[in-house]
Amino acid sequence: MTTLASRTLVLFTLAGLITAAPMAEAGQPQAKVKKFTLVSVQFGDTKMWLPSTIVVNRGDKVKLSLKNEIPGEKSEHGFALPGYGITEIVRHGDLKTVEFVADKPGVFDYFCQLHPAHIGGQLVVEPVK
Ligand SMILES: [Cu+2]
Repeated sequence: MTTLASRTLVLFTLAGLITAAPMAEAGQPQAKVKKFTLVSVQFGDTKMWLPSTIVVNRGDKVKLSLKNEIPGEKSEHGFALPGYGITEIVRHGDLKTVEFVADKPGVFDYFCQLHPAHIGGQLVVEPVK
């Protein structure tokens, strides 16, 4: 087999693996991976997590990337989502990632556990129809 032919075969094999992956979850046809980047920002004196609402379906695998863009050498902010047992500290310049399966429908608050005035948001987990 020529090098080109073997490379082509490898590519098709990889493509087959990639397209076959979602079929492995055939038992949960609506479950998807939902990725969000949540950023802590400051406007004037107000600090907040954005976006302030994220919506997923029950059963989705949720991947959150947490960033703290509030300036300051010692800038540390929290990210708590107690409904899913999550509590993190995010330093300026760090990237934290959090993963969980949204197995409970409902509306769950997220906020900075370090600063009560720091505005958080809500995770909405829609029941599967
Ligand atoms: Cu904070």
